[in-house]
Amino acid sequence: MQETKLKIAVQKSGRLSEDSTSLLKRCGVKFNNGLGKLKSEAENFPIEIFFLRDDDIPEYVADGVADVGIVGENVLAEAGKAVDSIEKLGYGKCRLSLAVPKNFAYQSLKDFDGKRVATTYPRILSAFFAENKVNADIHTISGSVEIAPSIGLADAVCDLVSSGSTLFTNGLREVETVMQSEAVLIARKNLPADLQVILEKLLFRIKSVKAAKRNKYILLNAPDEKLDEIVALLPGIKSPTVMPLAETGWSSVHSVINENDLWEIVEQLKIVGAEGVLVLSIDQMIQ
Ligand code: PRT
Ligand code: ZN
Repeated sequence: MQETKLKIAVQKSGRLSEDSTSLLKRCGVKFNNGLGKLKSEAENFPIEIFFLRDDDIPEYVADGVADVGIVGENVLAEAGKAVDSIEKLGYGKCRLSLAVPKNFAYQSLKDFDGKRVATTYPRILSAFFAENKVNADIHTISGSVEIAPSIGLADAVCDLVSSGSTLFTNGLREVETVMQSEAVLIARKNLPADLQVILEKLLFRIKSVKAAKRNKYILLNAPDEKLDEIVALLPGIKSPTVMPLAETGWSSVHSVINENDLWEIVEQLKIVGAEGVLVLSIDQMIQ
């Protein structure tokens, strides 16, 4: 009998491709994603990976051609397909924003009344305008939205932004955020129980990789008389590990800390007397 496999759709080439394949690899899934491949079977985990255009992923998942997929929340919302959002993945972060030419004296959303707004996201934008009672004229175009105002095609744009430099170089100013977005794991509705089991396993690994990314492993040497103060600064999963060093009067302290608190804590540790501080990345954090 053929082994049951979970079919997962990821972007073939684009902004989410590398992060999506490296996430699967960090989850211990071995596969070949060589150039031009459309499909790949993992060697050591019951999944089959499809490499697709991101815009097609919500529909493939909704139709059951793929069981799960990784796609930007922006693409998911625009597609309007009935699928389940399972887990935000923390990469591919951007926002869908409204932007106007620099000389547009913008004050509020009401300024879009009667204006032509170019976008590749008509569904999301019309819902946003309806919610905010704005009567604008949405022009759906398929790409290069940022040049629409300069060629007289529109008065404003609604487009994805990350650094903002594309808007800036095109003489546009971001004025409203329509939605925040990041890559998300989606699944088709009513996933059969045997595939649900595989999805749960994959999800457990994804969560471990995400937790590991947020945390750092820290090791340091502490003079014994300062141990209490140093241990108090370090949270750890339960509590820090403390081991005596060969040199009497000193201990080695190990702990896991949140990346956001790293520098703050390291500075305090140094003040209290910690030496030889090492900070390491964590591959997986199983909780
Ligand atoms: O070929 P395929 O259809 O699969 O890919 P695509 O060309 O439609 O999508 P792609 O690869 O460009 O983006 C895939 C997903 O990445 C998007 O759907 C978003 O979820 C996410 N993402 C994150 C972004 C950006 N950041 C981003 N900056 N998608 C597009 N951009 C654009 C932005 O619109 C601007 O034109 O990149 C340009 C540079 O952005 P700035 O603000 O840094 O200048
Ligand atoms: Zn696309």
